[in-house]
Amino acid sequence: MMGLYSIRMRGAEGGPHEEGGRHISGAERIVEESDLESIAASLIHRALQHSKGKSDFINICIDAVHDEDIMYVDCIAIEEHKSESVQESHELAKDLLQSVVNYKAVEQAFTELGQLSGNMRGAILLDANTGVRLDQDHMRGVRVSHMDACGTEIRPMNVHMREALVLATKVQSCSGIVGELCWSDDPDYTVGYVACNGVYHRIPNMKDMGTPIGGRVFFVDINRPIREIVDYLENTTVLVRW
Ligand code: WAQ
Ligand code: MG
Repeated sequence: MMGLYSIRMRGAEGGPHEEGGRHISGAERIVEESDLESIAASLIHRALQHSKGKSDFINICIDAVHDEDIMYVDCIAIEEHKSESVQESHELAKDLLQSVVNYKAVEQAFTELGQLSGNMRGAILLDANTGVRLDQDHMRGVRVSHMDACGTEIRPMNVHMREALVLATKVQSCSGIVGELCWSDDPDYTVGYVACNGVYHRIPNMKDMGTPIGGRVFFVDINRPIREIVDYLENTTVLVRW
């Protein structure tokens, strides 16, 4: 077998992210060497053809992954929910989260996401008991990286869902994190989810059609140093088995 590589793309408009450019698109894969070139092309395509705009800065970073550094994790279960309105969806999401997160922290999560004036590249970390914000860089948040899926997909799914399931599975596998809340920043994609107790609760109408701002909140419940949690999310290579 050939070696595996991690390939990560981030695109921004108005210059690089670190110089104030607006984040347009980010995506990553873990692939065989022989697939690197075609995957690189598809990631560049995404940075240029995103519904949020066209990147004028694109960063692609590739590095080899060593087999012994890979953690394999089984994909979490999927439950599909129905809802007719944003209000109904948010109530459902709050109910689900309250099985693992304090009421105050759940409310705080919706307040934080509702107050965003632009898109963060990463997620907000909240204390699941108090709702206090734990991440350091409030503009960027914590960006989960170094993950992909392997094997044959369990069911047909679009690219949003595939990526969200992989991310949510890695986040659920992180000791100390009990729950996640998410909806997309793509204006035309209104499906979101709650992940908790090893289940991906897929919920339609998590935001109004046309809304250009999305976000993620991870709820932290144990007394584990935040830097360990962030290090796992950012740096540990996780392959999700379908
Ligand atoms: N790590 C942490 N936070 C992230 C990451 C990451 N790698 N990628 C995105 N985010 C945050 C960031 O604040 C984005 O603005 C927000 O999440 C939404 O990201 O049909 O498409 O990539 O089952 O727009 C969920 C439903 C779709 C899928 C989620 O999120 C389905 C989605 P997006
Ligand atoms: Mg998006």
